[in-house]
Amino acid sequence: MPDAPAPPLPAVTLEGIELRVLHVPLIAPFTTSFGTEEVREVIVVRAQTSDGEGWGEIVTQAAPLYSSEYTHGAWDVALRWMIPALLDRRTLTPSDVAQVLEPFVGHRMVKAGLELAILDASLRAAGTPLGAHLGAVRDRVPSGVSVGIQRDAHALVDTVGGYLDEGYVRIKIKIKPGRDVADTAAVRDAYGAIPFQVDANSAYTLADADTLAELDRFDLLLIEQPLQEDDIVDHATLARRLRTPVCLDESIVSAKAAADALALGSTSVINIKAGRVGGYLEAVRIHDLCRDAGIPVWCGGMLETGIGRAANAALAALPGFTLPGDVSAASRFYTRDIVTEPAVLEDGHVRVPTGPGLGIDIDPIALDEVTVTRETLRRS
Ligand code: NPG
Repeated sequence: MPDAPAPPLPAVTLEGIELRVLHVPLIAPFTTSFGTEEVREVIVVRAQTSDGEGWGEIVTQAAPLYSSEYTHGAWDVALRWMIPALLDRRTLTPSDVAQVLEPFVGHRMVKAGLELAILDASLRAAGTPLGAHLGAVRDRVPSGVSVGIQRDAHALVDTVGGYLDEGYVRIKIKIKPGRDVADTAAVRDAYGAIPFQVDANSAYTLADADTLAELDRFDLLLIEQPLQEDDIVDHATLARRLRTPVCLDESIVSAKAAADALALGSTSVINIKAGRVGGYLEAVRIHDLCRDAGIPVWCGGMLETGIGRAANAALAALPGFTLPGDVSAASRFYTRDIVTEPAVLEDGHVRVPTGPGLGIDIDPIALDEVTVTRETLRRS
Protein backbone atom coordinates (compact mmCIF):
# COMPACT_ATOMS: atom_id res chain seq x y z
CA MET A 1 0.00 0.00 0.00
CA PRO A 2 1.49 3.35 -0.93
CA ASP A 3 1.89 5.69 2.03
CA ALA A 4 -0.35 8.73 2.19
CA PRO A 5 1.75 11.70 1.09
CA ALA A 6 2.78 14.00 3.93
CA PRO A 7 0.88 17.30 3.85
CA PRO A 8 2.87 19.99 2.05
CA LEU A 9 4.95 22.18 4.32
CA PRO A 10 5.06 25.98 4.15
CA ALA A 11 7.88 27.60 2.23
CA VAL A 12 10.30 29.62 4.34
CA THR A 13 12.15 32.76 3.34
CA LEU A 14 15.80 32.36 4.21
CA GLU A 15 17.59 35.33 5.73
CA GLY A 16 20.82 33.61 6.63
CA ILE A 17 22.49 30.36 7.61
CA GLU A 18 24.96 30.03 10.46
CA LEU A 19 27.41 27.13 10.73
CA ARG A 20 29.37 26.20 13.84
CA VAL A 21 32.05 23.58 14.29
CA LEU A 22 31.64 21.98 17.70
CA HIS A 23 34.11 19.96 19.72
CA VAL A 24 32.02 17.92 22.14
CA PRO A 25 34.04 15.80 24.60
CA LEU A 26 33.09 12.12 24.69
CA ILE A 27 32.58 10.35 28.01
CA ALA A 28 34.98 7.63 26.85
CA PRO A 29 37.03 7.15 23.67
CA PHE A 30 35.06 5.42 20.88
CA THR A 31 37.15 2.93 18.87
CA THR A 32 36.12 1.43 15.53
CA SER A 33 38.08 -0.40 12.84
CA PHE A 34 38.92 3.01 11.37
CA GLY A 35 40.21 4.80 14.46
CA THR A 36 39.56 6.25 17.90
CA GLU A 37 37.58 9.43 18.64
CA GLU A 38 37.92 11.26 21.95
CA VAL A 39 36.10 14.41 20.97
CA ARG A 40 33.14 14.54 18.61
CA GLU A 41 33.82 17.15 15.96
CA VAL A 42 30.55 18.01 14.24
CA ILE A 43 28.93 20.95 12.44
CA VAL A 44 25.66 22.51 13.61
CA VAL A 45 23.46 24.51 11.22
CA ARG A 46 21.07 27.31 12.16
CA ALA A 47 18.73 28.49 9.42
CA GLN A 48 17.39 31.98 10.04
CA THR A 49 14.09 32.57 8.27
CA SER A 50 11.47 35.30 8.30
CA ASP A 51 9.29 32.90 10.36
CA GLY A 52 11.91 31.87 12.90
CA GLU A 53 14.89 29.56 13.06
CA GLY A 54 15.58 25.90 12.41
CA TRP A 55 18.42 23.60 13.44
CA GLY A 56 20.32 20.89 11.64
CA GLU A 57 23.48 18.84 12.13
CA ILE A 58 26.15 17.87 9.59
CA VAL A 59 27.45 14.55 10.90
CA THR A 60 30.87 14.55 9.28
CA GLN A 61 33.90 13.65 11.38
CA ALA A 62 37.28 15.39 11.56
CA ALA A 63 38.91 12.87 9.20
CA PRO A 64 37.56 11.12 6.08
CA LEU A 65 37.79 7.61 7.57
CA TYR A 66 34.16 6.45 7.70
CA SER A 67 33.29 8.15 4.39
CA SER A 68 34.96 10.62 2.04
CA GLU A 69 33.27 13.50 3.88
CA TYR A 70 35.05 15.36 6.69
CA THR A 71 34.65 18.60 8.62
CA HIS A 72 36.81 20.97 6.59
CA GLY A 73 35.51 19.66 3.28
CA ALA A 74 31.94 19.98 4.53
CA TRP A 75 32.58 23.49 5.85
CA ASP A 76 34.07 24.57 2.52
CA VAL A 77 31.42 23.10 0.24
CA ALA A 78 28.62 24.42 2.45
CA LEU A 79 29.93 28.00 2.60
CA ARG A 80 31.35 28.21 -0.92
CA TRP A 81 28.58 26.46 -2.86
CA MET A 82 25.54 25.10 -1.10
CA ILE A 83 24.46 27.89 1.25
CA PRO A 84 24.85 30.56 -1.47
CA ALA A 85 22.64 28.43 -3.77
CA LEU A 86 19.97 28.17 -1.06
CA LEU A 87 20.15 31.90 -0.24
CA ASP A 88 19.82 32.70 -3.95
CA ARG A 89 16.61 30.75 -4.09
CA ARG A 90 15.37 32.78 -1.07
CA THR A 91 11.98 31.15 -0.57
CA LEU A 92 11.82 27.39 -0.49
CA THR A 93 10.05 24.40 0.98
CA PRO A 94 12.01 21.59 2.67
CA SER A 95 11.64 19.36 -0.38
CA ASP A 96 13.11 22.09 -2.60
CA VAL A 97 16.42 21.84 -0.73
CA ALA A 98 17.54 18.54 -2.30
CA GLN A 99 16.56 19.85 -5.72
CA VAL A 100 18.55 23.11 -5.31
CA LEU A 101 21.59 21.15 -4.05
CA GLU A 102 21.30 18.30 -6.57
CA PRO A 103 23.87 19.75 -9.04
CA PHE A 104 26.60 19.46 -6.38
CA VAL A 105 27.97 15.94 -6.51
CA GLY A 106 28.13 13.96 -3.27
CA HIS A 107 28.55 15.73 0.10
CA ARG A 108 25.37 14.08 1.30
CA MET A 109 26.01 14.76 4.99
CA VAL A 110 26.15 18.47 4.22
CA LYS A 111 22.95 18.31 2.18
CA ALA A 112 21.25 16.41 5.01
CA GLY A 113 22.27 18.96 7.66
CA LEU A 114 21.12 21.92 5.57
CA GLU A 115 17.84 20.23 4.67
CA LEU A 116 17.17 19.39 8.32
CA ALA A 117 17.59 23.02 9.40
CA ILE A 118 15.09 24.19 6.79
CA LEU A 119 12.75 21.29 7.56
CA ASP A 120 12.86 22.23 11.25
CA ALA A 121 12.14 25.91 10.49
CA SER A 122 9.23 25.04 8.21
CA LEU A 123 7.75 22.47 10.64
CA ARG A 124 8.01 24.93 13.53
CA ALA A 125 6.21 27.54 11.42
CA ALA A 126 3.48 24.97 10.66
CA GLY A 127 3.32 23.74 14.27
CA THR A 128 3.96 20.16 13.12
CA PRO A 129 6.33 17.70 14.86
CA LEU A 130 8.95 16.05 12.63
CA GLY A 131 7.76 12.56 13.56
CA ALA A 132 4.19 13.31 12.50
CA HIS A 133 5.45 14.74 9.22
CA LEU A 134 7.68 11.76 8.42
CA GLY A 135 4.98 9.21 9.26
CA ALA A 136 5.91 8.06 12.77
CA VAL A 137 3.58 5.49 14.30
CA ARG A 138 5.20 5.19 17.75
CA ASP A 139 5.77 7.66 20.57
CA ARG A 140 8.99 5.96 21.72
CA VAL A 141 11.58 3.76 20.06
CA PRO A 142 13.61 0.81 21.36
CA SER A 143 17.17 1.81 22.06
CA GLY A 144 20.22 -0.17 21.00
CA VAL A 145 23.78 0.70 21.90
CA SER A 146 26.94 0.58 19.80
CA VAL A 147 30.00 -0.53 21.75
CA GLY A 148 33.46 0.37 20.48
CA ILE A 149 36.43 -2.00 20.41
CA GLN A 150 37.76 -2.33 23.98
CA ARG A 151 41.22 -3.10 25.37
CA ASP A 152 40.43 -6.84 25.47
CA ALA A 153 37.48 -9.24 25.54
CA HIS A 154 37.26 -9.00 29.32
CA ALA A 155 36.85 -5.21 29.20
CA LEU A 156 34.28 -5.64 26.41
CA VAL A 157 32.17 -8.00 28.52
CA ASP A 158 32.27 -5.51 31.41
CA THR A 159 31.31 -2.58 29.19
CA VAL A 160 28.45 -4.48 27.57
CA GLY A 161 27.22 -5.53 31.04
CA GLY A 162 27.00 -1.88 32.06
CA TYR A 163 24.81 -1.04 29.08
CA LEU A 164 22.57 -4.06 29.68
CA ASP A 165 22.16 -2.89 33.29
CA GLU A 166 21.11 0.53 32.00
CA GLY A 167 18.39 -1.18 29.97
CA TYR A 168 19.62 -1.06 26.36
CA VAL A 169 17.61 -3.63 24.44
CA ARG A 170 20.16 -4.55 21.78
CA ILE A 171 23.94 -4.72 21.77
CA LYS A 172 26.14 -4.00 18.76
CA ILE A 173 29.89 -4.43 18.99
CA LYS A 174 32.52 -3.14 16.61
CA ILE A 175 34.78 -5.78 15.11
CA LYS A 176 37.92 -5.80 12.97
CA PRO A 177 40.37 -8.50 11.84
CA GLY A 178 41.90 -10.06 14.95
CA ARG A 179 39.11 -8.71 17.18
CA ASP A 180 36.10 -10.58 15.86
CA VAL A 181 35.34 -14.20 16.71
CA ALA A 182 36.76 -14.17 20.24
CA ASP A 183 35.10 -10.84 21.14
CA THR A 184 31.76 -12.02 19.78
CA ALA A 185 32.07 -15.34 21.61
CA ALA A 186 32.89 -13.56 24.88
CA VAL A 187 29.74 -11.42 24.76
CA ARG A 188 27.50 -14.32 23.68
CA ASP A 189 28.91 -16.59 26.40
CA ALA A 190 28.54 -13.93 29.09
CA TYR A 191 25.00 -12.78 28.30
CA GLY A 192 23.22 -15.63 26.52
CA ALA A 193 20.38 -14.91 24.11
CA ILE A 194 20.46 -11.10 24.07
CA PRO A 195 19.68 -9.33 20.77
CA PHE A 196 23.23 -8.97 19.46
CA GLN A 197 24.91 -7.81 16.23
CA VAL A 198 28.37 -6.84 14.98
CA ASP A 199 29.66 -3.95 12.84
CA ALA A 200 32.85 -4.26 10.76
CA ASN A 201 32.86 -0.77 9.18
CA SER A 202 34.33 -2.14 5.91
CA ALA A 203 37.35 -3.79 7.59
CA TYR A 204 37.31 -7.08 5.62
CA THR A 205 37.66 -8.46 2.10
CA LEU A 206 36.15 -11.53 0.49
CA ALA A 207 39.35 -13.36 1.40
CA ASP A 208 38.11 -13.22 5.02
CA ALA A 209 34.89 -15.09 4.24
CA ASP A 210 35.92 -18.17 6.28
CA THR A 211 36.55 -16.07 9.39
CA LEU A 212 33.27 -14.22 8.95
CA ALA A 213 31.45 -17.56 8.50
CA GLU A 214 32.70 -18.54 11.97
CA LEU A 215 30.39 -15.84 13.34
CA ASP A 216 27.39 -17.84 12.09
CA ARG A 217 27.42 -19.95 15.22
CA PHE A 218 26.55 -16.96 17.43
CA ASP A 219 23.06 -16.38 16.00
CA LEU A 220 23.68 -12.71 15.41
CA LEU A 221 20.87 -10.44 14.26
CA LEU A 222 23.18 -9.31 11.48
CA ILE A 223 26.70 -8.41 10.44
CA GLU A 224 27.00 -4.81 9.34
CA GLN A 225 29.12 -3.61 6.40
CA PRO A 226 31.84 -6.28 6.32
CA LEU A 227 33.36 -5.09 3.00
CA GLN A 228 34.13 -1.76 1.33
CA GLU A 229 31.51 0.84 0.43
CA ASP A 230 31.60 0.02 -3.30
CA ASP A 231 31.87 -3.78 -2.90
CA ILE A 232 28.24 -4.36 -3.86
CA VAL A 233 28.92 -7.51 -5.87
CA ASP A 234 31.35 -8.93 -3.29
CA HIS A 235 28.74 -8.33 -0.57
CA ALA A 236 26.30 -10.44 -2.62
CA THR A 237 28.89 -13.21 -2.90
CA LEU A 238 29.61 -13.02 0.83
CA ALA A 239 25.91 -12.98 1.72
CA ARG A 240 25.53 -16.33 -0.03
CA ARG A 241 28.38 -17.77 2.08
CA LEU A 242 26.99 -16.62 5.47
CA ARG A 243 23.99 -17.66 7.50
CA THR A 244 24.23 -14.36 9.43
CA PRO A 245 22.21 -11.71 7.56
CA VAL A 246 24.38 -9.06 5.89
CA CYS A 247 23.28 -5.47 6.60
CA LEU A 248 24.70 -2.59 4.59
CA ASP A 249 25.50 0.82 6.07
CA GLU A 250 28.29 2.71 4.23
CA SER A 251 27.20 1.31 0.82
CA ILE A 252 23.67 2.70 1.04
CA VAL A 253 24.13 6.31 -0.03
CA SER A 254 20.70 6.82 -1.63
CA ALA A 255 17.37 5.15 -2.36
CA LYS A 256 18.84 4.11 -5.73
CA ALA A 257 21.82 2.45 -4.01
CA ALA A 258 19.40 0.65 -1.68
CA ALA A 259 17.30 -0.62 -4.60
CA ASP A 260 20.44 -1.80 -6.44
CA ALA A 261 21.85 -3.60 -3.38
CA LEU A 262 18.53 -5.35 -2.79
CA ALA A 263 18.24 -6.35 -6.46
CA LEU A 264 21.74 -7.87 -6.34
CA GLY A 265 21.16 -9.71 -3.07
CA SER A 266 23.98 -7.77 -1.39
CA THR A 267 21.99 -7.05 1.75
CA SER A 268 18.94 -8.42 3.55
CA VAL A 269 18.67 -5.66 6.19
CA ILE A 270 19.44 -1.93 5.82
CA ASN A 271 20.85 0.55 8.31
CA ILE A 272 19.32 3.93 7.43
CA LYS A 273 21.33 7.02 8.40
CA ALA A 274 19.87 10.28 7.19
CA GLY A 275 23.29 11.94 6.99
CA ARG A 276 24.76 9.25 4.77
CA VAL A 277 21.83 9.35 2.31
CA GLY A 278 21.49 13.13 1.97
CA GLY A 279 18.64 13.81 4.37
CA TYR A 280 15.60 12.64 6.31
CA LEU A 281 13.34 12.90 3.26
CA GLU A 282 15.56 10.49 1.28
CA ALA A 283 15.76 8.29 4.40
CA VAL A 284 11.96 7.99 4.34
CA ARG A 285 12.12 6.97 0.65
CA ILE A 286 14.52 4.15 1.58
CA HIS A 287 12.24 3.13 4.44
CA ASP A 288 9.28 3.03 2.04
CA LEU A 289 11.03 0.95 -0.59
CA CYS A 290 12.32 -1.51 2.01
CA ARG A 291 8.89 -1.82 3.57
CA ASP A 292 7.37 -2.58 0.17
CA ALA A 293 10.09 -5.19 -0.41
CA GLY A 294 9.67 -6.76 3.07
CA ILE A 295 13.21 -5.74 4.09
CA PRO A 296 13.72 -4.78 7.76
CA VAL A 297 15.46 -1.48 8.47
CA TRP A 298 16.90 0.17 11.55
CA CYS A 299 18.14 3.66 12.31
CA GLY A 300 21.90 4.09 12.55
CA GLY A 301 23.67 6.74 14.61
CA MET A 302 26.59 9.08 14.02
CA LEU A 303 27.22 10.16 17.61
CA GLU A 304 24.69 12.94 17.10
CA THR A 305 24.13 15.83 19.47
CA GLY A 306 20.59 16.43 20.72
CA ILE A 307 19.68 17.89 17.32
CA GLY A 308 20.33 14.78 15.22
CA ARG A 309 19.31 12.51 18.09
CA ALA A 310 15.81 14.04 18.15
CA ALA A 311 15.49 13.66 14.38
CA ASN A 312 16.70 10.04 14.52
CA ALA A 313 14.12 9.17 17.16
CA ALA A 314 11.39 10.60 14.90
CA LEU A 315 12.67 8.62 11.89
CA ALA A 316 13.03 5.40 13.88
CA ALA A 317 9.34 5.66 14.83
CA LEU A 318 8.24 4.87 11.26
CA PRO A 319 6.54 1.46 10.87
CA GLY A 320 9.27 -0.25 8.81
CA PHE A 321 11.91 0.26 11.53
CA THR A 322 11.38 -3.20 12.94
CA LEU A 323 14.82 -3.61 14.52
CA PRO A 324 16.18 -1.50 17.41
CA GLY A 325 18.45 1.27 16.16
CA ASP A 326 21.56 3.03 17.44
CA VAL A 327 19.23 5.56 19.03
CA SER A 328 20.76 5.77 22.46
CA ALA A 329 20.46 8.25 25.30
CA ALA A 330 22.64 11.38 25.10
CA SER A 331 24.49 10.09 28.18
CA ARG A 332 25.87 7.18 26.11
CA PHE A 333 28.38 9.62 24.65
CA TYR A 334 28.12 13.02 26.32
CA THR A 335 28.23 14.52 29.79
CA ARG A 336 26.57 17.65 28.51
CA ASP A 337 24.38 17.87 25.43
CA ILE A 338 23.61 21.12 23.60
CA VAL A 339 19.84 20.79 24.11
CA THR A 340 17.88 21.66 27.24
CA GLU A 341 16.30 18.19 27.57
CA PRO A 342 18.76 15.55 26.39
CA ALA A 343 17.35 12.17 25.30
CA VAL A 344 17.12 9.73 28.21
CA LEU A 345 16.64 5.98 28.39
CA GLU A 346 13.29 4.94 29.87
CA ASP A 347 12.68 1.23 30.11
CA GLY A 348 15.06 0.63 27.18
CA HIS A 349 13.37 3.23 24.99
CA VAL A 350 13.90 6.82 23.87
CA ARG A 351 10.92 9.14 23.48
CA VAL A 352 10.03 10.68 20.14
CA PRO A 353 9.83 14.46 20.73
CA THR A 354 6.32 15.86 20.34
CA GLY A 355 6.94 19.59 19.98
CA PRO A 356 6.87 21.35 16.59
CA GLY A 357 9.84 20.63 14.31
CA LEU A 358 12.59 18.72 16.05
CA GLY A 359 10.80 19.35 19.35
CA ILE A 360 13.98 20.37 21.13
CA ASP A 361 15.33 23.62 22.54
CA ILE A 362 18.96 24.52 22.16
CA ASP A 363 20.88 25.34 25.35
CA PRO A 364 22.73 28.46 24.15
CA ILE A 365 25.32 28.38 26.92
CA ALA A 366 26.15 24.72 26.36
CA LEU A 367 26.32 25.37 22.61
CA ASP A 368 28.70 28.33 23.00
CA GLU A 369 30.94 26.30 25.30
CA VAL A 370 31.65 23.68 22.64
CA THR A 371 31.75 26.02 19.62
CA VAL A 372 35.21 26.37 18.12
CA THR A 373 34.40 28.21 14.87
CA ARG A 374 31.33 29.97 13.53
CA GLU A 375 30.36 31.74 10.36
CA THR A 376 27.11 33.17 9.01
CA LEU A 377 26.15 33.84 5.41
CA ARG A 378 23.28 36.30 4.93
CA ARG A 379 21.09 37.06 1.97
CA SER A 380 22.62 39.96 0.10
O1 NPG B 1 25.05 5.50 18.63
O2 NPG B 1 25.41 7.27 17.48
C1 NPG B 1 25.70 6.13 17.83
C2 NPG B 1 26.94 5.51 17.24
C3 NPG B 1 26.62 4.34 16.39
O3 NPG B 1 28.47 2.96 15.90
C4 NPG B 1 27.84 3.94 15.61
N1 NPG B 1 28.15 4.71 14.58
O4 NPG B 1 29.77 3.02 11.96
O5 NPG B 1 27.73 3.23 12.49
C5 NPG B 1 28.91 3.52 12.66
C6 NPG B 1 29.30 4.48 13.76
C7 NPG B 1 29.85 5.80 13.32
C8 NPG B 1 29.84 6.85 14.17
C9 NPG B 1 30.33 6.02 12.08
C10 NPG B 1 30.33 8.09 13.81
C11 NPG B 1 30.83 7.24 11.71
C12 NPG B 1 30.81 8.28 12.59
